[in-house]
Amino acid sequence: MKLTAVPLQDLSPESRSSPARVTQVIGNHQIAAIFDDIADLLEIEDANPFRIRAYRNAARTLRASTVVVSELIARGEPLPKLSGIGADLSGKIHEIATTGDCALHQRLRTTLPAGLVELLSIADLGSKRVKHLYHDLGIETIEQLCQAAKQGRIRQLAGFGEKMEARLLRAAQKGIGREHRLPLAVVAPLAQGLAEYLKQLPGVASATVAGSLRRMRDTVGDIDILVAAAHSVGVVAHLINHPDIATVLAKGRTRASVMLRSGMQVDLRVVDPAVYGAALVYFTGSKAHNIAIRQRAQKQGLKLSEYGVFRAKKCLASATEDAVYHALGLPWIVPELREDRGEIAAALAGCLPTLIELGDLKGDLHAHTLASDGSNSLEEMALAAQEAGLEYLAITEHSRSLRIAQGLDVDRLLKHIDQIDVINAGVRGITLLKGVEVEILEDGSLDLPDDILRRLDLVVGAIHSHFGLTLRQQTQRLLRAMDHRYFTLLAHPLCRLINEREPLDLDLPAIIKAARQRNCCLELNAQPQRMDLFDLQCRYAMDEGVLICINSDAHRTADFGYLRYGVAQARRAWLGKQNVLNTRSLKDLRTFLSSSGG
Ligand code: DGT
Ligand code: CA
Ligand code: CA
Repeated sequence: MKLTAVPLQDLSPESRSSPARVTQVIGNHQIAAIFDDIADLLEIEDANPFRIRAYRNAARTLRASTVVVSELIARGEPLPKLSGIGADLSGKIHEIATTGDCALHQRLRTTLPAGLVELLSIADLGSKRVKHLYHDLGIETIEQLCQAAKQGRIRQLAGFGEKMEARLLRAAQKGIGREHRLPLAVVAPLAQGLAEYLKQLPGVASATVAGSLRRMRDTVGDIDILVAAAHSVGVVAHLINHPDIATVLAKGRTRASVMLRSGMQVDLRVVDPAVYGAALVYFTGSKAHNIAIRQRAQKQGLKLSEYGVFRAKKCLASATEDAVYHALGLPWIVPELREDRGEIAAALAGCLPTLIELGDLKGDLHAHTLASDGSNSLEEMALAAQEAGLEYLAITEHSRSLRIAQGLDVDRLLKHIDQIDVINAGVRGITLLKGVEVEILEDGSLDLPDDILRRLDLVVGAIHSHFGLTLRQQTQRLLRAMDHRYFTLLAHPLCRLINEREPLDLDLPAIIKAARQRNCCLELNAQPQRMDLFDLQCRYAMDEGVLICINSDAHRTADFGYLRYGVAQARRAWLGKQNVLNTRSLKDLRTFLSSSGG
């Protein structure tokens, strides 16, 4: 029921008029999300219920389908027969797969008041309720919703009531002033592309992505790019000429702010190569880190600015970051640590951690194939994992209760295990482990019987339902699941989806303590919308002696590329290789699994 962000890809008129061009492969779930948006908006428009249902059914079919429709379209192959998807919806799928959106969706988004889209993002407000608020009370924005709730007008609508009114008011107040941030993995390739583009301009010495992107924060508010060039004028013009730029918000000789077609802002700063280091420290941030190192400079009788480190008027350092930190009596600090979370004290004491690197990962313990809701076969996933430099990969399909993802029952899981043996016998250089992503049911019991779980190498447990339990209930549910003797790893513990679902209400310290006592691991799930656990929580878990496992939760071969973002988040959590389970060799991993799995 939640609206998706406008897809981040080329929506220029040129690309829309050449339907054969697929700018990037769009997953079924992205097309499904647009169909769900369309259904929501049609509902608000009071369209024919059959038409609305057709879009909802099509979204469900797409999510459950094992073929990636946009890949077929890219190859010019016909779509297979999908239940409930006739000629009209097929046409829409083609349109979305080739252009990133469809005219109907855009028409609905532009003809209905823009605020309704935001209203739909409020918890408890589905399209039916938004329709009533809009038609019966004329509510179009979050502000109007707050006002009506305060005046007690919402409780008078059929099906709302006093409790709902209070809940809506709380949710709406949270929604006001909310920042628009996108997942790191969505923005990083765009930003990198822009930096490469700027580097091509003659006279540009370097172009670097700075800000939260360089610190690899899980979400990004805007893109900051720093360019070193002796002559700044051409750089701003070159950026403005880039085809992805929709509007120029501000421009000067050495700076510009522009809006990309995707709705993301870019701040460009051009500096002289002589002050590049100081500017890079400043624009990398974080603001809190900048303030802390500036205070340190002041204590030493120095002044730190984006132009360098100064004693009176004399510049001591400015050309490189290394020189700037050294002038302050500090070693260079990696961007991921620059959050004023103790990194300066650690640097002064000479005890900055040796952080995990992507190359330290030896395996991935969470992945899906065509057998549940993945898009590739066992063999394809095995080869892709090997290609990504891994030595082992745990196949962890969903279990039977998660029907939307074609969860496996006992028979299918047993057959799948046999298939894994076949692949292991045939493919060299990578070992597939037998696992499952078993549903943690509402009462904390697991979705499959013990005698099946016992046969597996590892049991990954996860929640995909009943997100709204109270803190106490939710915590008890997880503790009970972790009590299970075969339980190995808690997947995406907080179940948040960036811009879509808030993290669970949980007593995380209790979960972390239980994980230590039971020798369970906690996952750092690297799917772009998840990035779960968060950095500070991983750090807390590490401090409490709990191992973290960085997993891609791959649903397709390309998803192993997300591991680098998981590793980045682990670095932000100060984790070293020793704190991460899947840096261990297969032999050492097996030792751990046999000790933790009962
Ligand atoms: P974001 O864009 O919200 O994801 O986060 P950032 O960290 O990229 O923030 P942004 O784009 O507003 O600013 C980029 C960097 O510029 C920031 O990390 C540190 C620096 N900066 C911005 N404003 C200030 C400020 O008021 N004081 C100091 N010391 N530094 C600032
Ligand atoms: Ca930024
Ligand atoms: Ca900025």
